[in-house]
Amino acid sequence: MKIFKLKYLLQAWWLFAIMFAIALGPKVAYAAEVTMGSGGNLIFEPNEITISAGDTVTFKNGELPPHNMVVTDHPELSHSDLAFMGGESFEVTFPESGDYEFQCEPHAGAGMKGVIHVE
Ligand SMILES: [Cu+2]
Repeated sequence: MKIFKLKYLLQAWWLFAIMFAIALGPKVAYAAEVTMGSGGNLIFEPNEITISAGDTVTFKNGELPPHNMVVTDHPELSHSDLAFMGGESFEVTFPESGDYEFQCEPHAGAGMKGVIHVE
């Protein structure tokens, strides 16, 4: 009975260690995730975020694709290729501080815009 309990405890410890490693690992690089087309609306969700210089933002397709993400005056930060598939995602790293306004080209007229503050 005692051996059985010890085995259980070790398994629980390993599970905790693995979960801890998973939780800590990706957080270093990926600061935020923005959903493109959320809740059946042509919006970025969230449409305003604050990150640190060097952080990476993941843009993930939600609903009503296709979407893209074009940063005003910053073609090097833009992802003009349209994402057509549900759940499709791309990542953009912002190396320098500043305020970056961005929009989805097909849906900018509908107000699909946002801003990223890089500190
Ligand atoms: Cu869009």
